[in-house]
Parts: sequence; C-alpha cells; structure tokens
Amino acid sequence: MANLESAKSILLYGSNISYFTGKMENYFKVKEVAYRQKVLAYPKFEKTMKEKVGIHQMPAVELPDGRWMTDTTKMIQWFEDNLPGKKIIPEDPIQAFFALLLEDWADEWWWRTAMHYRWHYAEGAHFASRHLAEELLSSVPLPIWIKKIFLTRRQRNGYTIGDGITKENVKTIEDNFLNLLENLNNIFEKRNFIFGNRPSIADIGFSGPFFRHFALDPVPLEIIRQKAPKVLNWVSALWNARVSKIDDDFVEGIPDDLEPLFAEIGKIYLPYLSANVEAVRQNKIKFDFEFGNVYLKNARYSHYRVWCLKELRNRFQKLSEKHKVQVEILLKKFECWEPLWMDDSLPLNNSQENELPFRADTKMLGVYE
Ligand SMILES: N[C@@H](CCC(=O)N[C@@H](CS)C(=O)NCC(=O)O)C(=O)O
Repeated sequence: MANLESAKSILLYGSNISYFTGKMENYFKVKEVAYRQKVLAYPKFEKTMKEKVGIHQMPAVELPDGRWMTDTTKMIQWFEDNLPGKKIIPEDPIQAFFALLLEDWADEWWWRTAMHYRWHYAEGAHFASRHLAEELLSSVPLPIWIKKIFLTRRQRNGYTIGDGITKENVKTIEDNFLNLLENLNNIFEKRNFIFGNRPSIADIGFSGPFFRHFALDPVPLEIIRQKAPKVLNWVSALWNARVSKIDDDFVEGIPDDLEPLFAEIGKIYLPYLSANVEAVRQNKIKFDFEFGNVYLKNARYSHYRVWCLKELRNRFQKLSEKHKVQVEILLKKFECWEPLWMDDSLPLNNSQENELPFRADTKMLGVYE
C-alpha cells in the first residue's frame, strides 16, 4: 500500500470547470481524501505535464511523494487499491463489470454532448471562455477578448463541429441527451444513486458530464431543472456523500431500470467504438458514424478509445468462468455482446497505456497533442 499519510496533501491540477477534474473531485470527496486543487497557468502546465506523465490533459494528480499521475479511470482504480475503507467499485464482480461499463460510457460518449452544450450556445461559450481565459491563460499577455475568441474556436474545432456535430445532426445529439435525462431521472426517483443508496464508480463516472458541465452550463442546466429535477438532486447528493458514513449496501444484481442505459450502450456506444477501431486501423483522422437515430459526420478518431474497448474486454476475460456465463447472458440481453466483440484484433500501439496512471501514451482524442 502506498504511503498517502503525509503532512503534504495530494494536489489536483485542473480547471474548476473541467469534466474530468470534476470527476476526480467527486471521487476524492466521496472517499474523504484530503486534496488541494491547484491551477498551473499555461504554457507551464502543458510543459510540466508532458515532462511528468508524457502527455498533457486535465486533471493531473501529484502524490505527497512527488509522483505525478494522469487518467481518472486508472487513477481511481489505483486509489481504490491503495486507500483503506469502503470501496466504490462493487465487490460483486458482475455489478463491478457493469458499473465500470457505465463509467466508460460516461467518460467517452457524453464528452461530445457536454462540449456541444457548453461551446455551441453563446451563453455557455461566453461564460466558459471568460472563466478559462482568466483561470488558465492569466500569464498570456493578450486582451481577454482575444483569449475568449481563441478558446471558443479551439474547443469548437477540437470537440464539437470538429468532432462530428453538424447543423443537420445537432438535434439528434440533443435528443440523445434528453433520453439520458429521462432514463436517469427514472432511476433517481427510486433511489439516491445508480446501484442503490450508496455511490459507486458508475455515479463517479457520470459526475464527469454532469458536475462541471450539464449541471453548470446555462443551457443544459435549465433543461435538467425543467425535465429531470431528480438528476439535479443526485448531482448534489453525490458531492455530499461520504461512503464511510453510509451503511446501505448496493442493491442486489443489476436493477431493471438500468436496462435502457445498457441498451443505449449496445445500440450506439459499442458500435461507435467499433467504427473508431476501423478509423484507427485505416489511419483516418475523421470518420462518419451512423447508428439508429444518431449519426456523426467527420468524428475525430481516438487511439485512446481503442484501448478503452480493450479494457472492457479484459475485464470480461478476467471474470471467473461462472461469472462470465452470467455476464454474457446479461450482455446478450442488452444487445451489447455482439458489438463488444465485433472486431477480431484491435489496432493498439505496442504496450499502449500500460504504464497508466503514471505515464500515458495517448490523449483521449487525436487533437492538440
Ligand atoms: N481519459 C482522461 C481524459 C482527460 C481529458 O481529456 N481531459 C480534458 C479536459 S476535461 C483535457 O485535458 N483535454 C485536453 C485538451 O483539450 O487539450 C481522464 O480520464 O482523465
């Protein structure tokens, strides 16, 4: 077990409105890990991160012993292994498998939608670009209005219109979000968190898109207030939850009301991961994707998400034979089984991401590297 007891606190480097920094903060809060959030202005932050972990992205964590870490998924797994106390990854291997699948979906699929609501609408773009200009670009000697224009263009070209969203498909992206709200609201009408009255890694995963984006940015926040108020309760409940003080256990098995979420993963997310595999294999930086009601035009490829798919498969492979049978039955029921195994081999780079969370090989999307 790593020595985390130290007079020096854990440092969390990242913006106060960042998706993955918000996810890490929710994890630290729920587990009562003392941390100090710190902002290193650009370009210093980028340079330091590349030196320390190989790539630049938010957040980074600096441990009391001076080691730096990156990637919320692998950092949380590392902390779960190294922190005493109650775990947020369920002990039941079947639940753990599905909770981690939800985390992956929350991290990778909902990013584009979150960026869309923030940067497409003027209210979101004004608020976020001003915040980031003052928070991250304080040492750049330019007027704030130029920094705002630069940031808005950077985010749109990288993550919204530059990642598959067009005038024609914008409605489908927003409908997909409304559908998620309905499904989540339905769950939180019955219990506080996704797997019971106790938070799990699935809730922490969803704090990424919700805590610093959907429940903060003006346009999606108003939609949630009107259409899914229980989801707003859940955002605050998670931020205020302390696992050490919760006696409730997770519910048994996989609750029926999670089925619509897994059906979406089978219908859209896993086929999307597969289309991404093909794009990476062919070295196509941009690719089109169409499935059900959702289509993307010139979505950005991602080497990282090929690795995400490998991680999902590895988790299945590591299950005992008995649990494999049960998980396979459920994956088939949710129509996730076939798309999970669609591609025979995965185009991964040699030992890609093997050193996470202390060293990373690729950013989440192939842009601004
Ligand atoms: N897989 C990573 C993703 C981290 C990530 O992509 N963070 C965003 C900000 S929330 C970022 O730093 N993007 C890099 C950029 O915009 O250049 C994790 O889980 O931490």
